[in-house]
Amino acid sequence: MPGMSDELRTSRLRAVLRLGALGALSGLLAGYVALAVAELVSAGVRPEAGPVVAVGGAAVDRTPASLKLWAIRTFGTHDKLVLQLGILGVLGLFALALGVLAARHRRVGSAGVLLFGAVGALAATGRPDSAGAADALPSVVGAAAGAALLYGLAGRLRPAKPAGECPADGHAGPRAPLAADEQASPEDIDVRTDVQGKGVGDAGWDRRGFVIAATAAAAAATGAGLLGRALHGASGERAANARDRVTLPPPSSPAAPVPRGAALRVPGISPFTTPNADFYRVDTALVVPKVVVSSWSLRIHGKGVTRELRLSYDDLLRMPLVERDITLTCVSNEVGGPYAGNARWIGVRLEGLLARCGVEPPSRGGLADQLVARSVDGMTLGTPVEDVLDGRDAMLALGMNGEPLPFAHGFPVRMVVPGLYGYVSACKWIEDIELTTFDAYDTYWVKRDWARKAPVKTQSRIDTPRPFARPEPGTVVIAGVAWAQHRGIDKVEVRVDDGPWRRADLAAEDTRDTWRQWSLPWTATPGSHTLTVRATDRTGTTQTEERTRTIPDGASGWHSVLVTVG
Ligand SMILES: Nc1nc2c(c(=O)[nH]1)N[C@H]1C(S)=C(S)[C@@H](COP(=O)(O)O)O[C@H]1N2
Ligand SMILES: [Mo]
Repeated sequence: MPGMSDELRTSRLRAVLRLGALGALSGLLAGYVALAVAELVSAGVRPEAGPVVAVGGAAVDRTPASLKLWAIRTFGTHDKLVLQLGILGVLGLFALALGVLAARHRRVGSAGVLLFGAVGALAATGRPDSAGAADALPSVVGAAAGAALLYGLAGRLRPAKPAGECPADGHAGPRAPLAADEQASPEDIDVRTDVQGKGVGDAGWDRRGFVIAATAAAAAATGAGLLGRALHGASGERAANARDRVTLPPPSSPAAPVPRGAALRVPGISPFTTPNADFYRVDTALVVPKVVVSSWSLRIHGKGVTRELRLSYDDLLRMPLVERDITLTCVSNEVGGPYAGNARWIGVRLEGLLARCGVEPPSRGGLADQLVARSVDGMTLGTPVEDVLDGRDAMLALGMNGEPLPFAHGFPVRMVVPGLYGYVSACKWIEDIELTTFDAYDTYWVKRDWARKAPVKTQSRIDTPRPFARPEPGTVVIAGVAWAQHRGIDKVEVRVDDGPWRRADLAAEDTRDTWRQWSLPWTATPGSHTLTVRATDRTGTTQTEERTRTIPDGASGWHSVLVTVG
């Protein structure tokens, strides 16, 4: 500006910067308060209703399959953490921007915070598992608190009213709202500074009021957030205690012991039975559902059901239990990927339960060809009724490797169906089974372009040597696992570079529903070598070399590993 003194220019610049920086700080603080209050309120509603979880869940629901696969590939099972950190990061940036905006236009800035609350509320109430309007509360109350704080803080940043209408010192006590509000400009500040002749930079804003309000808000929010955390923890603990009190009765149909010889003693090979702690986890739940078992029940109803059932956990415990080894695999598993595991499940066979309800398979004239399982978190999975009733050990599993299901794997009850990918069979935290048709209803993943029906594809994986390993020349044991659930593995072959296929030694078979270990000693010669594996299932079909993507019905292709000997 012409005619402005250097001193004035500097003071104006300083005022602008101060306004920006304090605005940004106010915005961040408002965001923090909003989230902390939401955390506390969600403890009274349910953890899934918190804004970050809700927006994250909504994002997961709407993410295109390709991006989801990329996230799974890139972050593996950390994908959920990365997503939530990403949301927090974006929220932080917006809070900062809204704060800067609020410093000039405090109504607009505060309204912006409310808008974010609305987004959170929409996300929470729009999720498939939404418990209704109450789910909006955490976002709404949190945003209201954040907006009010931002409004108040921004008010402390602006100049007081012209002299005479405000405390003479300009930065003490509560101030009346400004009449010609909403436009605090550096000009105002400068004018005021000039008029009052106060020290540059200090005048024109209620420093003391700001510091007090900001500190009090930060402290209160931290208290609210911690209390919210504690309450969430307490409800999780209640569920955990209830789980601890569960004793699974011995199965009336126990599994035969795993044959000696089913587990090879080769370092680096996947253990035959996957310990629960190492079992892969794939689901859309940002917060693992912690079901309190006493308030849980499972309903079976729908087309062709002549007698509806509602079962409590104790009802299931009183039924005859079977124990079976079944290998579970995920359709999102890339060739050679980690999303496969084998466990010893204890549960109630579905066949008997469905028979009690009068359900017949389509091949015997049954009306329903799809069993839709719904979980407490709103997930839906669709399984062919024919498969469930064809004699295989499709079950409602209660136990996994000798203990009640871990929460992450579906406590209290999940489905397991040998031979089908998890997304069309293995519903965790199940609470509803509806008999319907494939024509009438598309489940969660089917709506997202995955196949309606997805039997597991025959696959084999080299566990050792690892990719890019550098073994010494001499004997190297190549080993891994192969699976073709419910068909069984009959042959595994290994090829070094472009050499002939050689039959690997197969470990003893447990059942045709489990994977099978294999190994082959190889005399390694110096240089780089590509090791490739392929399996043949009991129908005589060798897995195809043709590589396909995981979507829509599972990856195909041969796994190979590059190693450098020497
Ligand atoms: N409720 C619920 N059940 C679910 C899923 C889910 O997202 N939500 N994912 C399915 C998928 S894709 C797989 S592969 C298996 C994985 O089970 P796990 O996490 O116990 O290994 O669970 C299935 N059951
Ligand atoms: Mo899956």
